[in-house]
Amino acid sequence: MSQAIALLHGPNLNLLGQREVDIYGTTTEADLLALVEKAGAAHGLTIDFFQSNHEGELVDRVHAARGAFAGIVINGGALSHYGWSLHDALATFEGPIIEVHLSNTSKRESWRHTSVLTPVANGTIMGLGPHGYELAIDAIARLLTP
Ligand code: CA2
Repeated sequence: MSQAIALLHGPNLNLLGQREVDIYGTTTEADLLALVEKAGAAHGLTIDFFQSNHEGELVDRVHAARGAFAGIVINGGALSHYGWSLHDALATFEGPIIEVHLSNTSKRESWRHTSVLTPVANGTIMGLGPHGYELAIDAIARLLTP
């Protein structure tokens, strides 16, 4: 039976491919979703995508994911650096969580160096652009394998 994975995107990621292409590249969010769906299909995983510019909506989505999704892949955008309510919501999720960042946040401004989501994720992938999302799906599939 196929399992479903929640792919969550935080603030401003809806603008991917349209602005700041020097940092985030030309891949749009729709391109990214197609890539992730393909990576998921290879493991028999379906993808449920949700993007919001509002922390509370992401918190609600994580609550809804409990018992409904086998795992979560999340790029929290800038909320990664200060979104403690998102941290607390993710801490209640029982399945594997992989955090992804397109850019290598450690090479950027100091306020991006810490992610408050990292302690509640099984692992974090950063700096590999869209490929990081494919690796995240592979990691979730591995973590779900008994
Ligand atoms: O590298 C990443 O994936 C980030 O999570 C992206 C976030 C940023 O705040 C994190 O520090 C690192 C921001 C995404 C904003 O994306 C934009 C894309 C195009 C135009 C403007 C913003």
